[in-house]
Amino acid sequence: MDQKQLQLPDCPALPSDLGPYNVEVNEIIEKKVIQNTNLPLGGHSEPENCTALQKIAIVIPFRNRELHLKVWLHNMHPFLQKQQADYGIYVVEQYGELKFNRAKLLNVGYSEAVNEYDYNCFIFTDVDIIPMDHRNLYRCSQNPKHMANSLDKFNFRLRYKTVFGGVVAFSKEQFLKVNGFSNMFWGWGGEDDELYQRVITAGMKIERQSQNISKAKAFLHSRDKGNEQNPKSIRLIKKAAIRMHRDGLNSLNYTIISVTKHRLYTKVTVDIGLPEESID
Ligand code: UD2
Ligand code: MN
Repeated sequence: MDQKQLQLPDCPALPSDLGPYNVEVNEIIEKKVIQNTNLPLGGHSEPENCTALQKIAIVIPFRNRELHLKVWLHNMHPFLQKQQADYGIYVVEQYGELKFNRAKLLNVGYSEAVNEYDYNCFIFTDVDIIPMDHRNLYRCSQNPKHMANSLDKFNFRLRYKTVFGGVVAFSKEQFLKVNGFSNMFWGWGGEDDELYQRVITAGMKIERQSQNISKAKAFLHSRDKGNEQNPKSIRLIKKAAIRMHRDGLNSLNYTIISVTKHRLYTKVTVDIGLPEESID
C-alpha cells in the first residue's frame, strides 16, 4: 500500500450524481483528439480523493475495429472516472488473419492483466457497446453480472432469458471458478452461451441491473471478415459442463507479439495459435 492509499478514505459504494449519459459519437469522429489529461500511460486511472473498493481490468477483444475503439475509449474514460473507478483498459488484438476467437482473447486479457496489477474485478466488453447511464456501474457483484441486457439495437429488451453476451463482469474469484472462457470457439457465436453454462455449472447465478439503468448504445455493423459463424458452437455448448475444467484458463497458451502502452489503453497483440483438433 503506498502513501496515498494510506491517507485516503474509501470511495463511496455508489458515487453521487449519477444519471443518464449522452454517448458521443459524431463529435469524436470529427474532432481528432479529445482532451483527457487525467491519464497516465496505459489507460490506467484511479480516483484522486479516495481509494476505490475494486480494482477493475476492462478487457476488449479486438481486430480491425479502429473507429469503434476510438469512440469507445473517448466515451468510457470520462464515464469510468465519473464512477470513481480504479481501472485499466486492455485491448487484446488477435494477430494474423485466422478465424477470430473472442473468448480466447478475453482469457489472454485476463492473464496479462493479473500479471500487471492487483486487479480483483474483470469486465469483458465488446468494443461496440457504450452505456447510456452512469448508474450502470462498471463493477463486480456477488454473482457474475450480465451488463448488455438493454441495448438500443434490440429495443432495450433481452433477446432471450439466458443471454450473456456483450458485456459481463466477473470478480477474480468468480472467473477462476469457471476456469475462464472456453478457448475452443473459433468464429462468431456461442462462446457467450457457453460461459453462461459454466456459471450455472459452477453453482452461481447471474445478475443484471434494471433495463432502465442498463440502457446502452450498440453500434450496427456487418459481420467481420474472419469471424464467420462457428458451426461447432452448439455441440460445444452442450458439453460445457464436462469440458470446462480442462478447457479454459488452465489450458490457455499463446505467444505475445507485443505489449504497447498507449495513452488511453494497453494494447496486447497476441498470436493465439491454430484451432485445436476437436476434442469434445
Ligand atoms: C454478439 C455478442 C458478443 C459475442 C458475439 C458472438 C451481444 C450484445 N454481443 O455480438 O458478445 O458473443 O455475438 O461471438 O450479445 N471483434 C473484433 N474484430 C472482429 C470481430 C470481432 O474486434 O473482426 C470483437 C469486437 O470487440 C466485437 C466483438 O468481438 O464487438 C464481438 O463481435 P461482433 O461485434 O461481430 O458480434 P455481435 O455484435 O454479433
Ligand atoms: Mn457487435
